[in-house]
Amino acid sequence: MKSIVILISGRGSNMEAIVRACAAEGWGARIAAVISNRPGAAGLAFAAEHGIATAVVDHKAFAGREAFDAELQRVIDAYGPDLLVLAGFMRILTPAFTHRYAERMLNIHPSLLPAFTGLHTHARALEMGCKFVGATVHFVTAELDHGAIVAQAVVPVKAEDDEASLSARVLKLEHRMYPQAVRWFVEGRLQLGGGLVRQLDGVSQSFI
Ligand code: NHR
Ligand code: GAR
Repeated sequence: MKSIVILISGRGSNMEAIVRACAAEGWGARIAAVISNRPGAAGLAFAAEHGIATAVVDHKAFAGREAFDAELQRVIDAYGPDLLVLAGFMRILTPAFTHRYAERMLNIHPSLLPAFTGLHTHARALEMGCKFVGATVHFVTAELDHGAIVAQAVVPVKAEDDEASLSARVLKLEHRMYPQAVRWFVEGRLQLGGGLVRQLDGVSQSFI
């Protein structure tokens, strides 16, 4: 049985989609813990209601990123995860941390990388007049939003869209794509090489 630890900062709807898919599809994996850097994160209640261990490591209680990441690592490692999943986790991680979980840490970013790394991606895409936007699942490296791409989802932008309508359209696809990508990882169906990720069954890594 593979062990998965999920990091969140807020709502946790992607975490919820992963928890539900893992149970419904009977993955050979369990969600060992859900950890938040924000004490009030809504996703913590969902996890607890589903019998999943929860923890809070509040970044505000630490003097710097190194100290926060060290404590986060200590709490994570108690669950011996095979995979660490960032699901709406909002703190930039130090190189020591990303190195420790290299090739076994995934993130979902709400843009078609390499476009719009960082924050406020939908607002920036609307400002640029983009006609398509999307989301990307990638391995996490020290360089923000630059790790190897596992899967991407694309959605059209409508003339009347605002940040809320656009992020809702993208989120629907995130909820399909992220559980699938996590399942591929836990079942050993992803191969990393030369900075690229291959799905070993030849299944499409694009979602529309
Ligand atoms: N850390 C590393 N090293 N590499 C990545 O690819 C990471 C990462 C940490 C988080 C998620 C990410 C995203 O998908 C992620 C990828 C937070 C920020 C940010 O600027 C940027 C990107 C992402 C998450 N955070 C502010 C900070 O100072 C705080 C913002 C807040 O608390 O609301 O850490 O977009
Ligand atoms: C998702 O859209 C995710 O792609 C994005 O935040 C939302 C989290 O929603 N992630 C980031 O912006 C990471 N910086 P959720 O908490 O309901 O999963």
